[in-house]
Amino acid sequence: MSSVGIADLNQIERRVRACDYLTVAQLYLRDNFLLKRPLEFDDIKARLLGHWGTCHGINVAYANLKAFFGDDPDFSFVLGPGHGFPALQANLFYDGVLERIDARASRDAAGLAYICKEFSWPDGFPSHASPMTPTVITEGGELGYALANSYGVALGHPEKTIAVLIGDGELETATALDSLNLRSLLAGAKNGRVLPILHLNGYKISAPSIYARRSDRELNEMIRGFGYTPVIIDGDKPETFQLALAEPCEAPFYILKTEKGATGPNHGHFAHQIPLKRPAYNHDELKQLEEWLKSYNFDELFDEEKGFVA
Ligand SMILES: Cc1ncc(C[n+]2csc(CCOP(=O)(O)OP(=O)(O)O)c2C)c(N)n1
Repeated sequence: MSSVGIADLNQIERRVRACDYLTVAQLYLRDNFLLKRPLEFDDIKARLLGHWGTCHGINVAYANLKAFFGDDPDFSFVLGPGHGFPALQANLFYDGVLERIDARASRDAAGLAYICKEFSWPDGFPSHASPMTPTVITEGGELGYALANSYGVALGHPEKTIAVLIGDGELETATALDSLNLRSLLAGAKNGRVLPILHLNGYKISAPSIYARRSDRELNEMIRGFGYTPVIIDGDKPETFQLALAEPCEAPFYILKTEKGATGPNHGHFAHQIPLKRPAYNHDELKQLEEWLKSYNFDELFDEEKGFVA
């Protein structure tokens, strides 16, 4: 516990909250991005297209990895579930990475409006990660290649560390599952370190993932069979994430447990895509969306004049 400061944990919690808000705002809003007035039907995109379910977990993983590895140029993050693009975009915006290649994505109210309005919008940003996203080289949307790509990045680069987030549904693909064998081929002093993180949020699209139906013991034994050391992380507890990263471990395989759609509405209903389908037409849903957005207290984290508050 001593190695993780309270200030760091607060910073992680604030970052996750900010990126969750930015994610929801991208999915739904075409105006009134800072909730300066009550939400109206016209503030909502008429056609909602994107994936919420995986996003909170991505924000948790990103915030924790960023807190641990900082801006180390030899560290890379690979995202398997490219359908969680609004979360990736939120983090790239938050860090100013997006602004470096697109001045319209300035880290202020105008930039925030730009990324939200243009998400999943004609001629704007796509709904999935794509090569127009800085740092992304492959189209997101086809699951299965993240782990193999990560070993590819590590190949011949002992200085590199690659953390790769793999969906629990994604690990059911033959490609991802067989890529676990790459560890035994590529472990060694000549290559970098790959840190797989299984995002065990329990569900694929509308059904549980196979791994979610396994006990911790069964899952751990499977992971051990591929030569990794399983390390379970509770996604609600940044201190367990930080301690897991700090713990010396030969070939860690992190299992990040979150609840699919966590922090969203309809608690207990594990939305894969859009949890509130008709807030542009239905008053109850509009109210629920407003409450959802307000639950992040984004005004504590972002000032209209000064931008993100440290
Ligand atoms: C190869 C492939 N098969 C099927 C799909 C369709 N698909 C999109 S998202 C998804 C579920 C992914 O589940 P998981 O990896 O657990 O991600 P999460 O639950 O975090 O969204 C599927 C099957 C796909 N994108 N790629």
